[in-house]
Amino acid sequence: MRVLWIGFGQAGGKIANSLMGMNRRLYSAIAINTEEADLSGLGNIRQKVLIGKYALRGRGVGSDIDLGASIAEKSLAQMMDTIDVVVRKQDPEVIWIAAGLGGGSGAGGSFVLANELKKVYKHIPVYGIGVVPSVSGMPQDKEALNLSNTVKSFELWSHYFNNILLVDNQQYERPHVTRESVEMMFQRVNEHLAQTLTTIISAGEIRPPPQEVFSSSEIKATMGLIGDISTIGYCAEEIKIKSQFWRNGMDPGTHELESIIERSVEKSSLTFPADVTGARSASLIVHGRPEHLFAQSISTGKAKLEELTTVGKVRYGDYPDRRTKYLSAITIISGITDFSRLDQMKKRVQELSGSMSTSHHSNSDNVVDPSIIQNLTTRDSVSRPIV
Ligand SMILES: Nc1nc2c(ncn2[C@@H]2O[C@H](COP(=O)(O)OP(=O)(O)OP(=O)(O)O)[C@@H](O)[C@H]2O)c(=O)[nH]1
Ligand SMILES: [Mg+2]
Repeated sequence: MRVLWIGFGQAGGKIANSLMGMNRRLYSAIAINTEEADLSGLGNIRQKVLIGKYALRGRGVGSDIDLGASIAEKSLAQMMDTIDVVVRKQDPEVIWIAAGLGGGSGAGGSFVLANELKKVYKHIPVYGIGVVPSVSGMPQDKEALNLSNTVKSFELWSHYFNNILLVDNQQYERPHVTRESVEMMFQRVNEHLAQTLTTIISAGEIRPPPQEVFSSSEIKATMGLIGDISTIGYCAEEIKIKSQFWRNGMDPGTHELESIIERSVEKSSLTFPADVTGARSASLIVHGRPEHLFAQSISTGKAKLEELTTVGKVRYGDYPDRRTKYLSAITIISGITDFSRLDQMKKRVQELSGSMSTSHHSNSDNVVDPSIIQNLTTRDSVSRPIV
């Protein structure tokens, strides 16, 4: 599937940059930011758009969503000029905007841009990747700002995208590893996400085609058009390689594969933690050496996923790969109904705004300029199928 990645803000730019490093044939990418310095580090992306240059002098919006949204609104023509050139040249099947929900530029700008993209390219679905921040170790005022931004931008985003994939940095924390810096952890999240998405997106492109091809139309059918929220599960085991007897690893049998498939939807395996029961759709991709892709285990594993998610028919594709050292299952779950993680964040924001009511740092009282929202179309436009 040909994808145009748009990285908005710092987190989004770095994610798009990691993705661009994975497959230059299928991908194109554009980075957008209000902060000049953050654009310069993105070595894999050639198309960069600095917005709000005169108002902000290339120094960013400092976590202010409202300002992020209003700068984006004023910069639509500038962004669309660059996007249009890439769309004409690459003819992407989907446009996917990545951004951190806890910041200002990406969180505030992405939904404004998504709305415009849907109006202009009626036949191209527009998906989001929303990064949920981890706040461990943050001072309280910063925590409050990150969390209130997340809650607010998620609400705003949910009206404008055809689908939002949530990626929670907290899922990738390793409390026992003390030597990893925040930057290194971000990098690990970005690379893991880029790898997982690339496996899904390129599964249908391998030649000769596998038994069960996972095509672009199946990805699009899983994601839908009605603004579903999705999470992706991943579980992998290192396999034993006979010529490398000194390395660890297992010799996978049918039982191991079933277990890998089942564990891919455990809460701890998901990009965003949720109870997957009640989801609207799901797809499974099994990646491994051809001799390990046991049809019987896949069908048992798939049945297990149908039971766990209550999705009637889980879509499926193989990704045979003779050189891989792993056997892995990736499961996309779309239309999740459990948002307890975000509810907890809301509670925490209230708690913090109570305890900080005397300070001036609370950001919870500013709202996006209503005129911006009025100019954008409402959720109805999301539920109308794109033909
Ligand atoms: N996974 C991941 N998360 C990141 C990365 N960089 C930042 N974040 C997270 O994303 C949140 C949003 O931050 P940014 O992306 O820096 O915000 P921005 O869109 O640039 O907005 P402003 O800097 O406020 O203008 C941060 O609080 C972090 O939690 C990254 O490279 N990867
Ligand atoms: Mg920034």
